[in-house]
Amino acid sequence: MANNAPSTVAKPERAAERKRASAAAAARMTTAEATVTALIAHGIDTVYALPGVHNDHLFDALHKAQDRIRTVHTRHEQGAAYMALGAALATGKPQVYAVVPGPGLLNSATPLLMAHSMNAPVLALIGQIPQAAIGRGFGHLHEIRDQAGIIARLTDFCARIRTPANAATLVGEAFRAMAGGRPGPAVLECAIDVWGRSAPVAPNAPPSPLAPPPVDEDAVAAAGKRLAAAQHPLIVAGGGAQDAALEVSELSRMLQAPVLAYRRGRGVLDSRDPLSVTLPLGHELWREADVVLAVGTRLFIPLLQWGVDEHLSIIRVDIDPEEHERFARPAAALIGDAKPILRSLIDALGSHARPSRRAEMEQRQANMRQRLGKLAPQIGFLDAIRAELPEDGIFVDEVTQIGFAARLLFPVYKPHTFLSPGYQDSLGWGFATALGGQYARPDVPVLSISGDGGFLFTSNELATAVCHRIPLTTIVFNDGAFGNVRRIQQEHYGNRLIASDLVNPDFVRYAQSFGAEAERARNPVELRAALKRAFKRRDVPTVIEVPVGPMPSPWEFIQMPRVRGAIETTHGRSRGP
Ligand SMILES: Cc1ncc(C[n+]2csc(CCOP(=O)(O)OP(=O)(O)O)c2C)c(N)n1
Ligand SMILES: [Mg+2]
Repeated sequence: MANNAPSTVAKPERAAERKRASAAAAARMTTAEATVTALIAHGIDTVYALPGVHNDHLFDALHKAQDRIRTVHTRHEQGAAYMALGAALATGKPQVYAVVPGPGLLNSATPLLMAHSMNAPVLALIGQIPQAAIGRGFGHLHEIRDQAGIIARLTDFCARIRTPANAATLVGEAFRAMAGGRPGPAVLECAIDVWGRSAPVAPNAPPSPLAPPPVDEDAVAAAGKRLAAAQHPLIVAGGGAQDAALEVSELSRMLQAPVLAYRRGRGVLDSRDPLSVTLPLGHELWREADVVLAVGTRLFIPLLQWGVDEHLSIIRVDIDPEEHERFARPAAALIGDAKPILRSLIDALGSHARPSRRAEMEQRQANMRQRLGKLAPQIGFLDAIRAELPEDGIFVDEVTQIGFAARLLFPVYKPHTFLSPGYQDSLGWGFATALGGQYARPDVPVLSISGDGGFLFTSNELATAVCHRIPLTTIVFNDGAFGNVRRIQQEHYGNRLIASDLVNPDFVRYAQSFGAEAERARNPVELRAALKRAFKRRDVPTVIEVPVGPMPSPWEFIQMPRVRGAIETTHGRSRGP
């Protein structure tokens, strides 16, 4: 319209005209409706949630917008937040959960903590007591002292919505915060008496995402020279490399550099490539390396456990400027998004090529497989899983014997298909997280593995799985114990067993009582057949119980000795393992 305005119209008149037009376009909305409208504008199609009086207006707004946004209600706030986390990890896109204040927030605190430590874009909508009463200690329903202060310890972004117009702006800011720089969770609070207030809200286009930081081409060129001159280059890939898998693979091929990945970095380089290694072979290669390219990883294990010396130079790629020097100063710090930085690095290396290391690496992989053969019971089950889980199927790891082994030797073929809990390693995260992953990715099978200990942390969400027809497949490896704890007590504490034996339900009947499909598989062959059946079901969850005995310890392959000189960290000299 403005383009057609006669050029003779004076500026103030045009401004008044625009104001009138936008007032006419502004619809009267409640704060809750404005929030839901803004979520939809940011591409959100699901809210994982558990209701309560503080958020009644929000749920009413969700009801009115049902054709554009789905509400998946869970049986515990922990489940809602884990589902949002799983959906974020499985899709790489922001996800939302909504809960009441105080107990609701605290019940969701562990997944929120994990979203922070895993850089996952999870937006939490948390209720609040009446606006005017906040901070006054009256003892309102669900009141908690300094809720915003508690949240500020868990996430980098927290704001309180105060008006309908403010809702759209703050939703926009929260999405920017989740995506900009190091990704992570964000929280929006809203008071019980603010959700329902209404006012005209002008349509608000989502703010454009922050421009990625520019690539420092000089630093990249210098890093390229260093890598080109390296005799024994090694790439270490972390969770921050998942979206740069193509570039990591290309660099690995050019440099014939092995790619070490553990947990969050698995799948960046296809496990079928002999240059793709996990911890134990990575430990050998770290000892030999002269230049390491670390992409989106804290390098926690190599730097703190394996050590560095003056013969090793480290080039770090990380979007978080603080990460580069946390443990020790690297030879080069490339700050920014891994994908464009690695693309520039590939360009800087030009036609660099090296003789193939295929034969050498195949031999080393074969030797390592022989050593890892000690974990035969775990390998048998993992082989059965790999044989049935399609290439793009998603494996959700847990803090259990099969999980520890999977981190070391489960073949992962594609990025974002191995979801592992990161440094929190919070027992019981798996089932509800996988449920969210499966809900958000109905196009691929998602497999959750749990021990009998971890499964009961969130197995109540079987009700959610049945209610929302989520076809997740779950394997429960039942050894009647917190097996990891029990083995440590046996091996290191003179077999003085305490608090590690478990009394379990019959997991098959338990799952069936929720309306899930369930069966028992006693060995890898039976497991394979059960998985084949499970992956065919697309509207009901399946639980497969696998009774197991004690399993051999994986720890010699995870906690390995120092292989390079003592390291000066920014926090003083680190201790040996
Ligand atoms: C939140 C949390 N609490 C406690 C632990 C400590 N922990 C690590 S493994 C484990 C036992 C796991 O038992 P189970 O799930 O049955 O797996 P298993 O070792 O028997 O295979 C415990 C209690 C943890 N990692 N996270
Ligand atoms: Mg167990």
